[in-house]
Amino acid sequence: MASSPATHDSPASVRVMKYAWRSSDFDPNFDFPETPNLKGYQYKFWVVFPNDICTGADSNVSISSGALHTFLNGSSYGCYTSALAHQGHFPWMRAGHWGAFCEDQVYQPDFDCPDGTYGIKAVIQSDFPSRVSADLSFSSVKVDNASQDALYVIYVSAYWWFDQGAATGVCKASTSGCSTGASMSAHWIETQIRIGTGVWRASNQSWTQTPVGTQTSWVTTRVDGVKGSFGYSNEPFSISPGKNMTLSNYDLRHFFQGALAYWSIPASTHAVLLGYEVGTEGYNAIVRADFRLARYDVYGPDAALADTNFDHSIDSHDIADVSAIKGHCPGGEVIADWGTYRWNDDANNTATQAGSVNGFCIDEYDMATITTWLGASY
Ligand SMILES: [Ca+2]
Ligand SMILES: [Ca+2]
Repeated sequence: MASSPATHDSPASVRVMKYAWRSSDFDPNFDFPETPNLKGYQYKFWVVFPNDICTGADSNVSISSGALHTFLNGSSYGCYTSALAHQGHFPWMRAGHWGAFCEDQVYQPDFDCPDGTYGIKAVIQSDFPSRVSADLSFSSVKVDNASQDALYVIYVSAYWWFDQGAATGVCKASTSGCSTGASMSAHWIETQIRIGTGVWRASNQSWTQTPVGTQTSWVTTRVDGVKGSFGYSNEPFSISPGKNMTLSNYDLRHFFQGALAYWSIPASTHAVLLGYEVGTEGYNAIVRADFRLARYDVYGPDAALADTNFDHSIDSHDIADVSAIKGHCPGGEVIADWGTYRWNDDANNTATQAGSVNGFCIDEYDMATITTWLGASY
C-alpha cells in the first residue's frame, strides 16, 4: 500500500501527521528480568524460551543484569535446540503451545494472545523504513560429540505477516520443505538475519564460519499440517567466538525485500512485522552468547498508532475495535483479561485514565487518539 507524505489536514482541524523513528519493542535493552517456563501472561515483554525437546538438549535462556543470556547445549545431530527470546506473534503459535486463548491463530494473528503480554509497541509496516540494532558477545563454542557434524546460528529474526492475504512464492532448489519450482502460499515469512553461523565437520574435526552473503530458505509446516510460513536467511555478518559485535541501524525493510525477491513474491506485497526473535539455535553444539541490545525501529506517522487494523485508514472499524474492549487490560496486569485484551487496540499507552491499572489498558485516551485521527489515511 502506498504511503503519502501529505498531512491530510481537514478544514475542521489543525492536525498534522508527524513522522518519527519509534522503537517497536518495549524492552530493547533487556532491562526487565525474565526466566523460562512461566505461563504466557506472566511475561511482560520478552518471552524467554529454551527448546529442549531433542534428546540430549539442555539449553537455557534468561534475561538479567541488562542482558539476554543464551546457552545452547547439546542435542543430537540434526535435531535443533534453541535458546531464544520472543515478542509478539508467530506462525507456529496455537492453543497447543500457548493455552486455550490461542486457538484462533491459524491464518492470522490472535491479537488477544501475543507472546509477551503487551504485544508490540509500534508496529513496523513494510512500506515504511525500518531497522534493527543489536549488541552482543559470543563467548564460546564447543562441539558436543566430535564424531558427528554440528551447527550453530546466532541471529535476530523478524516474522512478517501478510495482512492483506496469503502471499504466493516459488520454492528454490535448495529450499527445505518443498520441491523445486513448486508454488506455495503462506500468510507469514520469517526473515532471519544471521550474525554468525558455524559448522563442525566431523571429517576434518574443525569449525568453519559460513561466509557473508550465504542465503538459505525453508518452509515451516505446523503440527496440524498447515504450511505456516516462508523462511529466508542471509548472513550480513560473521561473528567469531570470543568477539563482540554491534549492529547499528541495519536496514530491516531492505532485508525483507530481499526475502520477497528470493521467494519470487511480488515486491509490492504488504506485510506487518509482528514477531521478533533473538538468540541462538543449532544442534550438537555448546554455545554461549549474550545480547545487551536488540531494538527494532520504524519510521512512520503518529497516526499509524491509531490504526488498529493496519489498513492505513483511521475509520469506524478502528473505533469499533476499541469500543468493544474498553476497560480491558493486558493479561499480565489483570489476569481475567487474558484472552480478551487485544494489544493492537492500545492506541495510547502513555496516558492512564483514573481508576485504570495503567496506560496499556483500553480507556478514554485510546478512544481520544483514534478520534483525533478519524478520517485520516496515511
Ligand atoms: Ca484502520
Ligand atoms: Ca491505553
